[in-house]
Amino acid sequence: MHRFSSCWLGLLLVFCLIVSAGSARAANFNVVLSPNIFVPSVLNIQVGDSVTWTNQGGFHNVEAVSGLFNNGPPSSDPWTFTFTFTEAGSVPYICIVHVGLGMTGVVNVSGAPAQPGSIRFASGASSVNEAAGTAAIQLQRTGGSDGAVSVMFSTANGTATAGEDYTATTTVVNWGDGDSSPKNVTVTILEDTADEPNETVALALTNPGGGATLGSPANATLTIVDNDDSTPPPPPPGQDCVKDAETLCLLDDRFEVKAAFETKQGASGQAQAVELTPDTGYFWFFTAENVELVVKVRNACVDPFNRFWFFAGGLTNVEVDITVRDTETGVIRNYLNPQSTPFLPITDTNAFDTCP
Ligand SMILES: [Ca+2]
Ligand SMILES: [Ca+2]
Ligand SMILES: [Ca+2]
Ligand SMILES: [Ca+2]
Repeated sequence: MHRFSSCWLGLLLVFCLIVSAGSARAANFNVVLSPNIFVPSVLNIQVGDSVTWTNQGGFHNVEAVSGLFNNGPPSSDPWTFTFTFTEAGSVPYICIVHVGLGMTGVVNVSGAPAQPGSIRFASGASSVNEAAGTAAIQLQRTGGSDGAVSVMFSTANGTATAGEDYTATTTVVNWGDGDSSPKNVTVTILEDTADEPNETVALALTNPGGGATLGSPANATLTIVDNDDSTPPPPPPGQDCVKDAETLCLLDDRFEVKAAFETKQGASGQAQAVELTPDTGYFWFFTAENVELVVKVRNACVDPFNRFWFFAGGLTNVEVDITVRDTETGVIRNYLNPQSTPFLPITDTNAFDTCP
C-alpha cells in the first residue's frame, strides 16, 4: 500500500513538472522529501516560479544554504513549504538533520522568460476611398519584443472582388529583436468607373512565428468607399417659405413669391406683401392703399395640364422683378417687367413642371 502511494505521488510529480514546463507564465514546482533525499534534487526554474516541498513523514526541514529561505526547525509531522524565487541564481539547500547523508538539493533560477509579444491589427475596421490608390493597414506588436517574430498577413474577398476592386495581398511581416514599432502593410486599391455600393475586403493575420501569439483583433475589415455615381443628384431642396412683410407663401406655403421694384427716378425696394387667399396675394410699393401688383399660383396638377400655373397682373409701369420659388424642388422662376413699361399680364401655364 505504501509503495503504491509512493508511485502514484511520483507520477503526479512528473505530471506536474510537464504541466509547469509547458507554461510560459509563473509556475509551481514540487519537491518531495522521500526518505532522506529530495526528489527531484535539481530543479531548473525561472524567475517568478515557486517551489513547494512536501514532507511525507521523516524528521526533516528544508533551508537554503544562503539563508534565503527556511521552513523552520525539523519536524516529522507532514508539512509543506512553498517559496517563490524572485531573483536569478543557483540556490543550494539542505535538510539540516540529514545533510551528512547527502540530503541536499539545488534550485537553478534563470532570468525572466522571453516575451515575444503578440501581433494584432491596430483597428478592426478601416476605410479607404476607391481613388486613394493604396490603403495602409497598421499592425502592432504588444506585450513584449523579445526575439525576432513574424506574422502572415492576407486579404480575402468580402463584397469586394480581388483584381477588380483591390489587389489580393499575402505577405509576411517581420519584427526584429527588441522591435515593437507598428508596421504598415500596403493593399493596392483599384479605381474603376462602376457605380457600386461600398465594398469590403477581409484582412487576416495567421501563422505567428518566433514565439509570438496572435492578439485581438487578428481579423479586420477594410471598406472601399465607392466614388462613382451614375444617377444625377436631385435638385437641392429649397428652404421653407417664411411669411413676412415682403414674402407671400401660397398653396399651403409651397410657393414663395417676392417682388422688387425700381422707379425711373431710381427709388427701389422690396414690395410689401399682403395675402388675399391661399392662392393669391398682392404687393404695394409706396403706400399701403396703393396696390401695384396681384399674383397667384394655381395647382393644375391634373391631366392634361400637370403644372403649377403662375399669374400676375400689374397696376404699374415701373420696373418689377418677381421671384417665385417652389420650396419642395428648389426650382425658381423670375418674371421681369421692364422700366417705364405698362405691366403686361403674366399667364404662365407652364411655370412649374414639378407636380405633384
Ligand atoms: Ca466591385
Ligand atoms: Ca470598385
Ligand atoms: Ca471610381
Ligand atoms: Ca466604383
